[in-house]
Amino acid sequence: MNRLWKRKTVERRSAPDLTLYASAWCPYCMMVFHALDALDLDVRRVDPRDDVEARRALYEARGHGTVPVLRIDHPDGRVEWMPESRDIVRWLRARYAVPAPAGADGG
Ligand SMILES: N[C@@H](CCC(=O)N[C@@H](CS)C(=O)NCC(=O)O)C(=O)O
Repeated sequence: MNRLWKRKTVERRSAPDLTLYASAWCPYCMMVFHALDALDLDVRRVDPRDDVEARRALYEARGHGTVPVLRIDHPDGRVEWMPESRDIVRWLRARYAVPAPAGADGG
């Protein structure tokens, strides 16, 4: 069973290699914001609608300004741009979700 367990006592984590390009009004971005909250994870957030430099970087990388996009700065210097809210949420969960301890689901 692949249940996830919401940690209650562990402090929030941060992921300095991640930058989320997103806008507060965007429902697809909200899915990613909720996933980050559920994972107790802080990432740098930029809004290309307000931030000229972020908009320039996003257009340069993607050719358009659709959000959300997750920028991943890999240790080897490679930069990955991940679009699609569902893919971002799936990737974040795969990387950061803490498996439920035995018996956490009461069963
Ligand atoms: N399939 C995409 C849809 C993303 C999307 O439509 N984003 C809207 C905001 S909610 C957007 O950026 N629209 C403006 C544009 O594409 O330039 C996802 O799930 O991430």
